[in-house]
Amino acid sequence: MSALDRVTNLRKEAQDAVGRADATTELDQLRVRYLGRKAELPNLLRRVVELPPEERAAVGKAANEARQAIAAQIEERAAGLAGKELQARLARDRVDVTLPPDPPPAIGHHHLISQTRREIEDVFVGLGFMVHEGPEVETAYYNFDALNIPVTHPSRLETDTFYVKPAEDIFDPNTVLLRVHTSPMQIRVMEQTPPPIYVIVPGRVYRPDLDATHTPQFHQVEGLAVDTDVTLADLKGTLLRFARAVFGEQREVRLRPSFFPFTEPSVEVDVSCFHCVDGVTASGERCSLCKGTSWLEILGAGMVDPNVFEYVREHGYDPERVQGFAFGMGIERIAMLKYGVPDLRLLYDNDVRFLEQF
Ligand code: 2U9
Repeated sequence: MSALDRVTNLRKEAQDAVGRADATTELDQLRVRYLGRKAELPNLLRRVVELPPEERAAVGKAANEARQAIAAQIEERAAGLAGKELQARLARDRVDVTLPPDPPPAIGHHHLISQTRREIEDVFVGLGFMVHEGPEVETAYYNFDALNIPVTHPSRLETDTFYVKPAEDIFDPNTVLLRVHTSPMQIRVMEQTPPPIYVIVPGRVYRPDLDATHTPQFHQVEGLAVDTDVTLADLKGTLLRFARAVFGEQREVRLRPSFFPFTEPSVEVDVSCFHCVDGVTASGERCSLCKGTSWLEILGAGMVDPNVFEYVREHGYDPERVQGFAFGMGIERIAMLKYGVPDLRLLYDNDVRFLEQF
């Protein structure tokens, strides 16, 4: 066989093989076999000088073209196969990220304060109350003035209220402060919504206190119901429903006279102790929860003072026509009573060994 025929045969053989190859590993082997250092075609090219002079040009040209054609075909085929192989690998290795992890990771839960807040919200939502949240940074007008809190009231002093800017005149209604209760929001709701309204306002409040039962930031839920025929009996019935939902259906509530600037009359509300009978526990000891009194103080409340309605009279709150009841409770206190938490600071240390118990 002439050298030229051999080149032609090699080229055809190589190109047929490359055309049939269906894996990049196979192409690598073909590259070595036909174009590698010991392969026949490159070898033939190197030895063109040994051929008779009249054959050299034609054989050299044909062998060179064959080498380039084979190399180009391998490249082209490799590109196509690499793409296909990547697709196949991606399909094979697909991970279903929606599958649950195994073993399942420990998923957390809401903090006891959030759980308690939601539990309280659920009770009042079930009674037809709407939930409103409002700003924690307030003005003295909404925090004090519009709530009938006199300028002489000690809670306005810098020892009892966080003022945001160095307060030049803490009695200026525009003075900016951290709200000491969520009540400013009830004023804002009344400015926005004509009666009847039934709202609760949960949220953070701030007072400069720190000991076993006080943190400078804590949480309240306050409620406000205003309508044309609301009485203290409605207040008591509402709070009885609340007390039974949170502390058990056997509970009773009692009201004791009290005083708040924004309610008249004002009451402290107790729930019957769920830890004892008549102040004595099942094991015959004096109840540690209610200190043997058989009552637990859970919140303050009262009928909205008509003076408060004067501040929102132009929004539909004529104190001759509407009445309202209001109440306020500390979420931490409710949680501590219900779950027997002995120290308020445990709720804020965020030790998971404590938090995991709820
Ligand atoms: C408006 C009118 C009246 C909200 C009320 C209380 C009584 C009360 C305390 C409970 C423990 C605060 O968290 S605590 O320290 N609150 O005793 N709060 S009546 O009265 C309002 C609110 C808004 C317009």
